[in-house]
Amino acid sequence: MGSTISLRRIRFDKCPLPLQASLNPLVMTALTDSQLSTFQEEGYLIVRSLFDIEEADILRQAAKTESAFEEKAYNLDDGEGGQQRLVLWNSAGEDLWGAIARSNRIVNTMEQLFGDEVYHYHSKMSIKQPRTGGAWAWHQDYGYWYQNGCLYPDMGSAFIAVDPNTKENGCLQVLRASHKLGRVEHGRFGDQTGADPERVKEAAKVMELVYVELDPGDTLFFHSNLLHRSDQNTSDQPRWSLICCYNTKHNNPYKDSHHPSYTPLVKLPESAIKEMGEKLFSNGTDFWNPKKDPTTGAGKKTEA
Ligand SMILES: O=C(O)CCC(=O)C(=O)O
Repeated sequence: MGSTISLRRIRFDKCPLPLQASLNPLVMTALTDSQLSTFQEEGYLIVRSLFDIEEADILRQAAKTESAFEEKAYNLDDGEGGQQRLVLWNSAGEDLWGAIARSNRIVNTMEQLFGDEVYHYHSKMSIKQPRTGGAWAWHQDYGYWYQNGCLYPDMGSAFIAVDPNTKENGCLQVLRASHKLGRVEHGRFGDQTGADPERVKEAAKVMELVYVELDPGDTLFFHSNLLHRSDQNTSDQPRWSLICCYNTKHNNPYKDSHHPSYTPLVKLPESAIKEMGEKLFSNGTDFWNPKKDPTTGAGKKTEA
């Protein structure tokens, strides 16, 4: 049975000033014990309005005017007539996208959730256009990241709603607490690429299916072993989501891959997003080219 959940907001802006001032940004503790244990128990945490209305507007307008999201997008065929569009880049640079990926509010939260310094692993814009937007099969991100030489699943993503993400336009679905399964086998099963469908079917009998409906600016933090998927977008509304992914310092990959090894991340204060305004990608951003990606087939849906 599906449900939509809502957890208490983290109010960074309501944090008393003396407390903010006394905290080193690297060790800032903004999550409550209950939020931390929610993440540990359920594998995810939803923070409503992590980005305020003005920031969410900046994000949405920038996303829709950023030419790279047109020019650099790859169409991933879902095998059921839909097309998922994905733009992926490794660097968190001096632009709006970098300001979001390096924002204290995301990075400090990740560091608290994973108990270590984190670095930017990559970011991506997941685009589901109205009526044609494709589905994603059940998978764990660590199902793929494992192949990049990361020993531990101590990795996670911040999934930020650019448009409203609803059941109708194909919001993310998760199996609550499925991160506790550990890494499930991933590969090609019949016509599907993703997590072993037999395991997923059994997991779905004992774990709750949650539709993660989000308003613009709401953010879902989730563990790399959390099983997730999404439906096609059969509605008239677009469903764009920005996903910033992080690895922990202690999990520095033992071999090179198409995503970076540990590179210290320079965090930015909360004001940076508004200051950066609609500063779009700088020249030289390293967009993902699936044709040059050794761990995935060109354009096949094997990348997360
Ligand atoms: O955007 C979605 O619905 C899912 C995206 C996803 O799972 C991924 O990029 O790994």
